[in-house]
Amino acid sequence: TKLPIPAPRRVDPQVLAHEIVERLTYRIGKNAAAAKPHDWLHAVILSIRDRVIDAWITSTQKTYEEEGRRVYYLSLEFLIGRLMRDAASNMEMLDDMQAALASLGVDIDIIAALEPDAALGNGGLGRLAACFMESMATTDVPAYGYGIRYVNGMFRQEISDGWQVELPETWLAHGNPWEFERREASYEVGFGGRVDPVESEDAGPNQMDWHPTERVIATPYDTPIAGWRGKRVNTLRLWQAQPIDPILLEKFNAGDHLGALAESNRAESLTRVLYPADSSAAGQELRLRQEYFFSSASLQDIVRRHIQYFGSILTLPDKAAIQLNDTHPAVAVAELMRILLDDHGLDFGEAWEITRRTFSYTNHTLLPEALESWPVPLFERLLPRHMQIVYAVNSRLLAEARKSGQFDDHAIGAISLIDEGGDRRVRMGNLAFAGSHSVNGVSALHTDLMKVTVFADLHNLYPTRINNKTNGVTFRRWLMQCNPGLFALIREAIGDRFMDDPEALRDLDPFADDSAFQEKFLSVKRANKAALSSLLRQKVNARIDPDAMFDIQIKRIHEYKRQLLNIVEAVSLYDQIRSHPEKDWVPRVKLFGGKAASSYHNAKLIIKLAGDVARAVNHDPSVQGLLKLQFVPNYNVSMAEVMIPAADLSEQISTAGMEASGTGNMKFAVNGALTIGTLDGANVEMRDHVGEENIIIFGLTAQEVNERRANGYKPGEMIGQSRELSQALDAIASGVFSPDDPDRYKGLIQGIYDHDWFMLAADFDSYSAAQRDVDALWTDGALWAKKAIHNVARMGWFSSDRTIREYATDIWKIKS
Ligand code: DL6
Repeated sequence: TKLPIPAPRRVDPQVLAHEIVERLTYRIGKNAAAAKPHDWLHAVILSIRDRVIDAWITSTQKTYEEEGRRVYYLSLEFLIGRLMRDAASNMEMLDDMQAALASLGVDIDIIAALEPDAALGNGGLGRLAACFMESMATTDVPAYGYGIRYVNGMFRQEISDGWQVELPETWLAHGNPWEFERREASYEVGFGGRVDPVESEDAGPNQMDWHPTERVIATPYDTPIAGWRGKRVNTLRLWQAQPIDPILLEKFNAGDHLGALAESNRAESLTRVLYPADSSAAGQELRLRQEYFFSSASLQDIVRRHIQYFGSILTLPDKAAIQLNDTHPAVAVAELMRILLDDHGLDFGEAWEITRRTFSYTNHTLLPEALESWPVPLFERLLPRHMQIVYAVNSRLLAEARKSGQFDDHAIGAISLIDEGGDRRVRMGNLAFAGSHSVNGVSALHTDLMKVTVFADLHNLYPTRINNKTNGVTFRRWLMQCNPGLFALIREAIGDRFMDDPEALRDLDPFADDSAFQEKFLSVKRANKAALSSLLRQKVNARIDPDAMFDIQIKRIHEYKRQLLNIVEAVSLYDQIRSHPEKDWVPRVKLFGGKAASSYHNAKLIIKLAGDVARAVNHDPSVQGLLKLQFVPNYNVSMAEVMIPAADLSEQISTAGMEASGTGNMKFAVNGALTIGTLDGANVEMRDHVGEENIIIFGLTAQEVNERRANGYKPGEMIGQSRELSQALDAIASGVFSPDDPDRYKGLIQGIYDHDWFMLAADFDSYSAAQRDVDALWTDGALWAKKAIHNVARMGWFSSDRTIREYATDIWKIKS
C-alpha cells in the first residue's frame, strides 16, 4: 500500500528572519550588529527549537490521552552529532531557514559548522541509539531515551608525530541551547551501606530496607527529538549527577577548602566522562557506578510516571516497555526488582513476572572481552541489596534449569548469573537475558551465532526468547541531509515517495541502466569527492585528486575490523606498482579514520602504521597519482557526513563472525559506494538485498573461520604460500616504513605469524584478488555507476524505520 505524500510545510523566510532576530535580541541579548557567529547559531537553534516544542507538547499530550504503552530506551551512549540541520530538516524548514539567514547576511553553512558534535558515544552502539531515537519519533512510537549527560563525551583525537593523542572534547563550552534542565524531576541514587530486614507486621515477604552510605542527586536534562515532518517529538532524557550538599560549610569555615568540596567533586565526577572503550568492558568501579546511577534514576522516573498516570504498579508491563541497549543498563533488572520488593512490597514471584514482562535486551557483541561482568565483592560493596536480589534470582533460575533435566553441571555453570571460574563475577549478559522476555541480536548472522555461542545454554532453557532485529540507519540524516546532491537527483528521478517510505527507493532501480542518469549520478559523486578533497586540504593539508577512486575505511580501530589487512594490502599494491610500472594501475586514494580506545596498544600502533606507510607512499614519485594513503584525524559523526557521500569503495572487511552488524556499511551503500566486504554481520543481508553482482565479497565465512581455528590454523604456512603477503609483512616488520624505529612493528607482525586470531593471512590473497577485481570494474565507469545505483535503490530495507517497526510489533507490542 502506498502512503499519501504529505504536502511540504513552508515557513515564510521573512517570518523566520524576524523570529531569529527576536531570539537574538531577547534570549541572547544582542542586536544583529553585535552578534558573533555563535550568537547566530544559538538564535537559529532557538527558533527551530521553539517550533519543535509545539510539536513536543502535542506529542506528549497525545501519548497521555492514548494511555498506550510507552517505550523506554536505556542506553549508556547516544552518539548524536549535530542537531541543527537534522531538526530543521525534519521540521521541513531547512530551505526556508537558509533563505531567512541569507536575508540577514548570514551563511547557514558557516554557523552550522560551529555546532559541536554531541559525541556521547563510542561508535556503532551509540550511533544506533541516536538513529533509533529519530526513527521512533518518525514512526510515531511514544518513546523516551534515557542516558547520561557526559560533560566530556568521546575524546578529540589529534595525531602527533603519527601517534593518537586524546584530548577532552568540550561540547558544552558554549552552553547547549537544545536542552532543558528539569530539576523538579530529580531523584536520589544511593551506593554502598547495609541492608536490614523490615520488621513491621505488614511488610512484604521479601521486603528489605537498604541504607546506602552515599547518595547523589540525578538531575535530568531533556532534549526534544523531532521525527520526520515533525509528526512526533520524543524526549531524550540525560541524567547528570549532583551532590546533595554542594559544599560542606563546616569544613570550609574550618579552613579545609578542598575537603569542603570533596563530596561535591566526587558526585560530579560520576557523569563527567564517557568511557572511551568500545568492544571491551571498561571494568572500573566508576563505570559500574555510572551504570547503576542512570539505570536507577531512569527506573525511578518510569515508575513514578506510571504510578502517577495509571495508579497501580501491577500494570507496569502493560504500559512500559524497557529496552536495554546492551548490558550497560542490565543492573536495571535488579533495580526494578528492588523497587517492586522493597518499595511496593510485592512477593518475589510477582515481582519477577513484572520485571521479565517489562524488559527486553539487545546484544551487540559476541567478543568475550566485551561481555560485561563485575567482581562479586565490588558489586556487593556498591550495591548490597542488588547482590542479594541477584543471588535470589539465580537460585530460582538454576533450580528451574535443573528441574528441566536437560542440563549437565557445565551447562548449569554457563546459565548461572555468577561466573564461578577464577574470581567470582556477576555476569551482566545472563542477568539481562534472564530478566527479559526478548533478547535480540542485530543481524541475522549475529543472532544465529548468539544461539550457539554466548547464550547457547540459556537459549536451550528459553528457546523462544532470542530473536533477530537487523540494524538500520536513518535515511534522513544519512542520505537526505548529508548528501543533498544525491537526494535532489533521486527526487528528480522518482519523486518524493521515498522520503516517507524508504523502500520506495526501489523505484530507482530501472535508472541504473540509463546512461544519462548514470552520468548525473557520477557527477554528484564527483562533486562530493571534490568537497571532501577541499576539506582535507584545509584540515590536514592533504592534496587528493577527486578523480581517483576514493576507497574508505572509517570506524573504530580494532584488530577484528582489520584496518591492518587494508594497510598490508596497500603495501603489497605499492610493491606491485613499483615492480610493474608498465601496467594500467587504477588511481586510488585510501582514506582511514577512527579512534582507538586509549588503552588499546595494537590499535594505536595500527594508526601509527597507517601514517608511516602513507608518508612513504605519498612521497614516492614512482607511484605518484596512482596510490595515496591518508589517515583523517578525529573521525566523528560530522566527518562521516562528509566522507560517506564521497566514497566510491566502502571497506567492510572484518573477520567473519566478529562484527555483530555494522551500520557504516549501510550508510555507504545507500550513498552509492560499492562494498568490498566479508560475509560478516549485516553484509550478508546487504548482499541478499543489493544482489551478489553488486557487492564484492571475499574471504572465509564465519563457519570456515571457526573450523580453521578448531583445526589448528597455521598462519605461517599461509604466509609462506603467498609471496605478496610475505613481502609486505617483511617490509613492515623490518622497518622499511619506520626507519626511525625499525622494530616498531616487529611485535605486531609477529602476532600474525604466531596466531593470527583475526585471520589476516587466511584472507589476504582473496582480499587482494577482490581489490584487483574492483580495479577492473572501475575502468568501466558506466558499469560501476550501474552497480552503485542498484545499491542506492535496493538499500531501502536498511532504514532504521523498518528496524523500529519490527521492535514495535514483535517486542514492544505497540502500533507504530
Ligand atoms: O548494533 C550496533 C553496533 C553494531 O553495528 C556493531 O557491529 C557492533 O560492534 C556494535 N557493538 C558495540 C559493542 N559495544 N558493546 N558492548 O559497540 O554495535
